[in-house]
Amino acid sequence: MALQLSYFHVPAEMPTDLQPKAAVVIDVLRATTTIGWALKNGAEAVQAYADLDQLRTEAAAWPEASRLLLGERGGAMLEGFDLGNSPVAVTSDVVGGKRLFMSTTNGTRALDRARSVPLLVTAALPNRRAVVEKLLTEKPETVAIIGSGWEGSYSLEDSLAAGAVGALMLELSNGAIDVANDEMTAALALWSQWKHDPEACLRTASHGQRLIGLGDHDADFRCCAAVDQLDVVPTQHEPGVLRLASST
Ligand code: 3SL
Repeated sequence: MALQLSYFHVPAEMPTDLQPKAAVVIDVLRATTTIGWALKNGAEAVQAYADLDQLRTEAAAWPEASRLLLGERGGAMLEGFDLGNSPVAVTSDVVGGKRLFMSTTNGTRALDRARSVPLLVTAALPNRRAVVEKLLTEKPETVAIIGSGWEGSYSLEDSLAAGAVGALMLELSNGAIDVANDEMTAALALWSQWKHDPEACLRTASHGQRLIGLGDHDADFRCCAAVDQLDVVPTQHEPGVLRLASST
């Protein structure tokens, strides 16, 4: 049977009775781009939280020398945290060997909502090919791509990346994929429209405009728009904890 591929703009749109075998959470600007680069650069794990009090309590129980607190609200770094949510800040000298306790406005909330799915991975434009190769190797019957959106609403850049993932899956699978909802069809059309200049799409998006309004994020935009540059698949190993899995 062909793999059923659906896309949901925000976690709340996923029907409660769907129970996919695999979920791909996307927050292009910027949480899942940052998670991918942090793990590539040697972070021991990323532990994702929707709730800041829970994050602070659990981080406090971790050895201070091997933890970092990372996160934002509304794009701005949280008080008392070590890092914001920039994918270019999670360099190997900063995150190597560290557990990252992370909370962001939308991305880590989306991860929290999907934590019961048996195979849970994160995708962004840089690790799109690695994620697709893993899905085609694992062959789950149903895959839900879940956008993080912005505070419950649609976001353009997550749909762009959902279309990028879907387009490569269709290309590499020899017709063994069924596009299972209209949202996925629309995401494929969006990718087709912007695939030659994804950075322009990211800058056009309302959250792109929000980041531009907060200051110079040129390096972040370049990093988040760099398609297929990152060979890692952040994968949930225990609830809320993401580590590396190879793409094959
Ligand atoms: O919404 C989120 O989870 C963040 O990625 C937003 S930001 O790009 O860090 O502002």
